[in-house]
Amino acid sequence: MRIAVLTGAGISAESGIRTFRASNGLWEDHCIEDVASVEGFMRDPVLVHRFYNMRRADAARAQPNAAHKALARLAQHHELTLITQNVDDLHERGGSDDVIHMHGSLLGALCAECGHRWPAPLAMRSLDLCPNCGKPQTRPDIVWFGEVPHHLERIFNAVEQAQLFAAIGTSGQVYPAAGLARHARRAGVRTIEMNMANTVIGRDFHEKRSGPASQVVPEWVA
Ligand code: BJW
Repeated sequence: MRIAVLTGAGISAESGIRTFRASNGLWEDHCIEDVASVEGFMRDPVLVHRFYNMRRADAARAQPNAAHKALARLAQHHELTLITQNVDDLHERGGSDDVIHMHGSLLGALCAECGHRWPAPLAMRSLDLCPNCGKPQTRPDIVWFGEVPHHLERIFNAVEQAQLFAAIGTSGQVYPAAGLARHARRAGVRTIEMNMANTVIGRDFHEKRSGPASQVVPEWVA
């Protein structure tokens, strides 16, 4: 079967990585515009680097959980397109190949001057020189608000050609990712949501499985 899966912060929550919009989430401690926009980065690059350096260190300490591993098993038996909004590498470390990181990656550095990409150091600073153009304009390779997410054509094609679309651990509040379930359903694709809570996009799904990802995803894959 052709399956497209979209994951969000909730799939990594049980690995100890904080989600964004929970009451103890990442946005509790930080103003979104300050740390996740180009304007915020231009205003205070030191704050933004501190935020992502902390996130990179947290992600390096975290381990993939049963949900990440179950999706790697799913790919052994089906034609799976795995799309994640997450910037950690827990899907890869859980055994998945060819993960589409639509919001970028904590493991990447990006030159704001020439667009060159290279592996991120554990602690990144904007004064780090770009290996391509030599300018001190280094930023995290993250898709911030107002920037266009990566691989959109591939993502929309995979979603509309799938026979099943699953969204796991995402609140459905950030577009265009939040529109994928509705897009799938309109294309005649069966849709299923896995989440611990109700979401604002709940009506876009034919089926809902409630509970922590580490339980519901392995049960679904089995
Ligand atoms: C569990 C669990 C467990 C917990 N088990 N479940 C008005 C209308 C429509 C759009 C816009 C608008 N105004 C502005 C926009 C556009 C904007 C947007 O959507 N804003 C909204 C806030 C309204 N979007 C953009 O700017 C995007 N770009 C764009 O639109 O470009 C224009 C364009 C698009 C297409 C074509 C052409 C042009 C870019 C968005 C970039 C998002 N970046 C961030 C931060 C950077 C990454 C980082 O720092 O990590 O990405 S925002 C943040 O939210 C992060 C996430 O990937 C993203 C989604 O969050 P997610 O994953 O859903 O996490 P939470 O915390 O919200 O939810 C967790 C869920 O898990 C909850 O439901 C829990 O219940 C659940 N859960 N534990 C199962 N154990």
